[in-house]
Amino acid sequence: MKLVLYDYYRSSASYRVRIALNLKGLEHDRVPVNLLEGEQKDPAYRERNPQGFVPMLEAEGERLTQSLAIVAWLDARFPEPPLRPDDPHVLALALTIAADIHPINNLRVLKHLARLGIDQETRDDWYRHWICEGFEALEALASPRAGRFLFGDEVTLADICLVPQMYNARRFEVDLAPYPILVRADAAAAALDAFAAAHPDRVAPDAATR
Ligand SMILES: N[C@@H](CCC(=O)N[C@@H](CS)C(=O)NCC(=O)O)C(=O)O
Repeated sequence: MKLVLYDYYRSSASYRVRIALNLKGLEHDRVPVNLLEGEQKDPAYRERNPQGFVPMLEAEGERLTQSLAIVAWLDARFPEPPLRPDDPHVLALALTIAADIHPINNLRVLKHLARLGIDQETRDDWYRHWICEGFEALEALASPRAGRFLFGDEVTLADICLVPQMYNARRFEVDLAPYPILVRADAAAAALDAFAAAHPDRVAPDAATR
């Protein structure tokens, strides 16, 4: 089956789907959409995905959008290893990141803050604030069921969302010491080949020449 992923190397929603594809052992082609150059707004791309976001996955004649929906589809179509998107606890952890932290720190939100005259330092403060508030909640939510990973001892959708968000947190120099469960799960997941191969540094356009 041919799978084509439209993505951007630093997009954390795309990073989630790259991890899921790797965990399922699925070969796929990647089509880069350069968000900084505004390629997501090109009419040709909008025709494919009217929302103008990455990721988008073309599979079996379908165009799938929204990273969590894509991971849920992959999990239903390729059940091993199970990523448990239908477990309410796993989904709650994933949504704490994907619905409550990530959208308000998205590129288009940061660009709009800049248009409103908000300076870089304040925008960075905004970014860190929402990560810290979200991580504090996530640490507490994960605590009763965390094991080696965020939910138990097997990788789930929750870790697929966590690792890209931790990458963003480090880029913005967030102090991660208050979140030991998140740090432990991130380290365990990041050590797996499927996660490592999806890392932005590994898939950056110039990665091969580094
Ligand atoms: N809820 C969507 C969010 C997708 C999303 O926010 N993608 C970002 C990159 S991480 C994007 O394409 N942004 C384009 C823009 O801000 O103009 C998902 O999970 O797929």
